[in-house]
Amino acid sequence: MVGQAGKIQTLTMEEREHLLPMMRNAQWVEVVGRDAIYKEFLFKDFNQAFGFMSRVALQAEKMDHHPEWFNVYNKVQITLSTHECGGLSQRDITLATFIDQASVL
Ligand code: H2B
Repeated sequence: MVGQAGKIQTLTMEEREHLLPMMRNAQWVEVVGRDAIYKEFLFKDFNQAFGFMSRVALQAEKMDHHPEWFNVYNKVQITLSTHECGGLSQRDITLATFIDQASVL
C-alpha cells in the first residue's frame, strides 16, 4: 500500500497473509534474514534467458522498480525487494507477477 505522503510502504501483515501463499504457489520463496522474495528460472539456452531478461528490464524501467538478478547462460536468479522501504511492497508482487508471465513467452 502507498501511505499518506505517497511513499511506498512494506506489505502489512494482512496483505502478507494472502499474498505470500500466492507467491509460494508460484515457486517464489521468502529469503532468510531479509524481507525479500527469490526465484530461479531455467531456460533452454542463453538466448531464451536473455530474451526474458530484456522483457523484464523494459517493464522494470516502466515501473521504476528493478530486480536484483544474476545470470549464467540459461539460468536467471531473481531477488525482489523494495529498497525505498527496506522490504517487500506491492511493487515486488506486481513485478513478480509480470516476471512469471514473461518467463513463459
Ligand atoms: N527498485 C527496487 N527494487 N527498489 C527500490 O526502492 C527502487 C528500485 N527505487 N528502482 C527506485 C528505482 C529509486 O531508487 C529511483 C530513484 O526511483
